[in-house]
Amino acid sequence: MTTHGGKGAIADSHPLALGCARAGRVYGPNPLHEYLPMCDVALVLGRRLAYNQTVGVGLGLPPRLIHVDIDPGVFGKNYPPTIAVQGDVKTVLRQRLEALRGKALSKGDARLREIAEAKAKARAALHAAGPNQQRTMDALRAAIPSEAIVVADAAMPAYWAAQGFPVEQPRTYISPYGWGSIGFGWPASLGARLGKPERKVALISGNGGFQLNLQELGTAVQERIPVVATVWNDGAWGMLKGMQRDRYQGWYIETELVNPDFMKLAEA
Ligand SMILES: Cc1ncc(C[n+]2csc(CCOP(=O)(O)OP(=O)(O)O)c2C)c(N)n1
Ligand SMILES: [Mg+2]
Repeated sequence: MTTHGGKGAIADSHPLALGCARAGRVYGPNPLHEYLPMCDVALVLGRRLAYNQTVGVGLGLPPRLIHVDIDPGVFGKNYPPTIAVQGDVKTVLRQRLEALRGKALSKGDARLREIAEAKAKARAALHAAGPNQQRTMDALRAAIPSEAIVVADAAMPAYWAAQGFPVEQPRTYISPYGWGSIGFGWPASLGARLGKPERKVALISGNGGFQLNLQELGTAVQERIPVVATVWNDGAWGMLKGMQRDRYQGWYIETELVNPDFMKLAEA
């Protein structure tokens, strides 16, 4: 499993890849979380196990935890590790690979079947929870080549993409993981295209987040940076409106947004 920020570290289509572990109080549970407590051991690589993505959303881990991170400050914050390894993940994994070389390791068909089943179940749950969202994600994935770079702003569609948009290649999915700043997406897309001019770049942004850096449309034209922006317009600060719906009985304050005419803006 990857985090939202780690998407692409392993191809989602790999038979040993379960998908993204992201879940949240606003956008719902992640069916893949049911799989984790059934495992014998979790090997956590370079992940802080931060509160709002783990204990905060009821993530259960297997009874044994091996936690590898370069920052010893993350160990035991939310889950006591059975073994803590301080080190760079790349080095630690290379050492492990060396230690395992020549050892007879079972490929375990049963495990592969289990993973395929858990993935199919999670996919069905996504389609049931948001048929429209998931259909749109599928259409986007079909249209965007796997080597293209997708930038996801911190909006509801981007959080949907965490689970619903499979990624096949490393460094082809960028999200403002951690602080989750809205407005990051559009300028980051332009930067991605400048950094990798041979790659196509597409943005997934909300209507609110896009307006935080709308002026960079001028930069894109001036510097001739071709990036496709998809702006998901729900006429709201949707994530916050969702919180007001779920936690404050629909007491909506300042979460509805009047937008510019995005189509006319694109034409201009
Ligand atoms: C810089 C910054 N300001 C405020 C927030 C809090 N915030 C999180 S999601 C959100 C709403 C985003 O609205 P929009 O871009 O339209 O996406 P939607 O949630 O509607 O899909 C806000 C204001 C934030 N994450 N970052
Ligand atoms: Mg919105």
